[in-house]
Amino acid sequence: MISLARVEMRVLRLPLLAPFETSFGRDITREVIVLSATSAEGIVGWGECSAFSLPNYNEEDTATARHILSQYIIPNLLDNPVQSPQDYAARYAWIRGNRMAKAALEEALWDIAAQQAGQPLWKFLGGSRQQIPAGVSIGIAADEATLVEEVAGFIAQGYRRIKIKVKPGREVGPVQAIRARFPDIPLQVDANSAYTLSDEHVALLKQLDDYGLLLIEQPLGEDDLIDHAQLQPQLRTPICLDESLRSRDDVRKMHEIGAGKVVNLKRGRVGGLSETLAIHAYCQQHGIPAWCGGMLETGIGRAINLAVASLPGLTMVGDTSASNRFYAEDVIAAPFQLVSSGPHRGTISVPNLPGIGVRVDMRVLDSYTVNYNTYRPSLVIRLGGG
Ligand code: OSB
Ligand code: MG
Repeated sequence: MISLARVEMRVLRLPLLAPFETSFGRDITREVIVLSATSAEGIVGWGECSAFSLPNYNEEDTATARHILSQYIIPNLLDNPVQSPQDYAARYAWIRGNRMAKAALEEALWDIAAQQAGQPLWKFLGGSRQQIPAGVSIGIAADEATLVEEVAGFIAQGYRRIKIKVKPGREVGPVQAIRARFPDIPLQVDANSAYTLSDEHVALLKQLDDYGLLLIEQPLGEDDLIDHAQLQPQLRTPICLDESLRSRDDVRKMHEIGAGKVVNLKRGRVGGLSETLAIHAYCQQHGIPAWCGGMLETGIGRAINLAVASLPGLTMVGDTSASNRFYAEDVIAAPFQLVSSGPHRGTISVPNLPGIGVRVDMRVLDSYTVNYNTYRPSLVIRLGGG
């Protein structure tokens, strides 16, 4: 059972090392909500909300997530203990959508539950490996020469798979330029919904078939499966869905209608680790390749992503990069690094201490905090319960 004595919600603003450009915008700062929940016995669990400051990846943003958490979830949870993280997921299933908000507190409960069981999160979730091959996601670059240099830099660091962001007219050239220098590196592209089924767009996507890409991620509408099912048969390259997959049921529909062949698994986008495990089980059952996506996480969310990436069904390299991919300074005491030599070169070690397994550096955390709230059980309940 998990009974909470306190929940703290912080909004952080972290400067990105370099601007990150996708088909939907250009970011220089990561605004992110971090939660900590303290159990009655004094165990602290951490969670991180995937939502961005703007609703441009999906419909959530940091303000809507704070609203859902502070209005509907935190006060209720403080006054009513849960049996398990899965019990939490079931209790707040009545809240439609708002999956990233719900996921953030659920993962703090997973952290507590894993610590109660004395296990690292990766083991508690059913993970099967401790060295995670690192992949990197590269934003839309100023020009092709700059992009190729960026790719070369990440390969030199040991990254095992490259993903580049694309948008209409900025795909064939960049992919061709990378392939000219690196004919064999595992390479994939992510369009973040920038394409349509227009003849012009489909022709561009078809040209990508010539470059041996692992996959094309989310070419069409963020809320669409039907159009993707129209597109997939026209391409040899597998379509991987990201934005469109919000639940196990979405993954089932993708599979049944042929809207895509690969799953990008993001714990926040699907509403938490319980749903993540359900999707993982479905993918394993149906032989669907999957990998762990990223949302510019701090070390807290990054630790949880690594635990997800250790699941046996996550058969492809994910957007699981080191702390210094996006940030000069991480909020955890020991930032994530790539192993630089030996057989594990280009992998990241999954934390092996109980729970998410990282120590948050409170001084650093405070230095990036722009908003802070503490929540406690209501006095009435406390008096009533003796
Ligand atoms: O679509 O996967 C995405 C970053 C911001 C928003 C959406 C996406 C991304 C990334 C980077 O590709 C993932 C990461 O490395 O954290
Ligand atoms: Mg994506």
